[in-house]
Amino acid sequence: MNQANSTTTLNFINGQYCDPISDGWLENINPADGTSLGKIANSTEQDVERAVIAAANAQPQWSESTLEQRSRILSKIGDLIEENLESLAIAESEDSGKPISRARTIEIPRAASNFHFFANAITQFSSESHESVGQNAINFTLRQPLGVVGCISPWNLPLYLFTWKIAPALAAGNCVIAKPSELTPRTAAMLGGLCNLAGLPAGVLNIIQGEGPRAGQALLEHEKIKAISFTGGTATGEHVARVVAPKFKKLSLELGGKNPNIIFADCNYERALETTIHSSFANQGQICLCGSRIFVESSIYEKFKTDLIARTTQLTVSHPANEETAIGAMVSGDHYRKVLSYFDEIDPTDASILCGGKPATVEGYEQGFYIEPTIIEVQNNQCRLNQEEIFGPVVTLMPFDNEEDLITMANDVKYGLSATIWTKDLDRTMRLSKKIECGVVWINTWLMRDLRTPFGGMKNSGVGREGGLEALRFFTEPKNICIAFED
Ligand code: TXE
Repeated sequence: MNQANSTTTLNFINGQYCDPISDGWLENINPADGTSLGKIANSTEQDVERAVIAAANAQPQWSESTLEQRSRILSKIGDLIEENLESLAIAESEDSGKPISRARTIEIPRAASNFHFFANAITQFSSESHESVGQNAINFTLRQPLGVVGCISPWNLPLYLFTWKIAPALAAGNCVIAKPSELTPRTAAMLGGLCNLAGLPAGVLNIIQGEGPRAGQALLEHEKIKAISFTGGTATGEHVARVVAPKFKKLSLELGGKNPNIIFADCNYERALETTIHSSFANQGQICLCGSRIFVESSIYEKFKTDLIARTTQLTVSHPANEETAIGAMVSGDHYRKVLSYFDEIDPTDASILCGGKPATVEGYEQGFYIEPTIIEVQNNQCRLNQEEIFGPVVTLMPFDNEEDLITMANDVKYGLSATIWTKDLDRTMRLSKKIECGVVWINTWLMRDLRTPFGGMKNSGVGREGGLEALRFFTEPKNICIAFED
């Protein structure tokens, strides 16, 4: 079955595409025009059970494969993603509404590099040893695969985040049951066929499609799944933690953000302005790292505001398949309505819309879910617009007078994922970086990623870190072995 050309998105279990046992299906809606892209398997615990059996059978052989064997297969999967870039980019853009140019140039290449990176990283992964000096003993740590692990990923960066979890899990010798979002299922399904072509043994990666509370929940509850790596909304993350904790599974949570984008008067103004357009509106603002709260030093506030509005209103909101589209469609009707609801509920004493703030009409695609890029000037950091993750093409703007006030506002939010700081003052970058409560700080840049670095958030943005050796540590169990020797 070639999932690239199919309108039916199936599960991928034990190296084969298969229907859901219950014969339950969902409809896959193209958010750019409201039409149906076909149907999606809506799996139940029966399908998860089938996948767990396949994974458990494949586990002994996979965990005993040499690092070179794993590395070669993972690298080949990365190559095949590159070779199939165009069909993957089209499916990704159709499922999610993201501009095709973004899928083609950023996200699908990044999915390939996730495999290439972990194909290399596993060959460099080593563990510690500790000589107990004077006690005639040496300790060393084995890093053993966990067994069968579960990976649950969201719809905003579908294949990119799906592979960000799967690649390290496989590299570390685990077998995987992975569930993409039911809103963006097709690139994940296509990955199954590519894994077969790359020679990944049957059962090592199993892909379960369907709704979170049904297929995802079955993953959380299955006794044989030893770890859950989850990326999604904070409310769902809270639920995941509650279900998984009493089962003592290892858990990694990468959740929402409400990140400050801080602009000082001494910054490289043009770069700060240009990058702020991206950090505000890339992927229609549906990235957990978007700088959705913009704080600008008072002395340049009015100028920055005028220039930001001018650039924002030039952005092309259009069908995602158009090459010139900067802002495509929101992922779904539900999410579109959720984002729009924030505009209806604005309290004029708190905030005023500077541009956007309404649906965008794209001629010929009136049933699509488009929103104008929106800037809202807010009076205080306590308002709902500055406290809740809107996850749309919406940013707020506020002046600040001094570092102390700024740090208070930056931290006065329940999230703690990332921060961006624009300044040429090195001392200030260090002072602020140490004080802002978040997992990632970008200075004079945004979303520049090096896959070796730890990635994740504090507070309600998550628990644990992904990326580089952190991911390989998460997907392995450290076991200390103490050997005594005689003189
Ligand atoms: O995501 P969910 P939703 C934020 C963003 C957005 C909000 C809600 O603010 O508006 O979350 O988005 C699976 N057991 N982010 O509701 O539900 C689900 O099927 C197991 C930030 O669409 O978190 C999907 O595969 N799994 C975020 C995955 O969880 C369950 C990216 C994420 O979906 C489940 C996306 C359950 N009971 C949204 N319920 C980020 N951090 O980047 C759902 N799922």
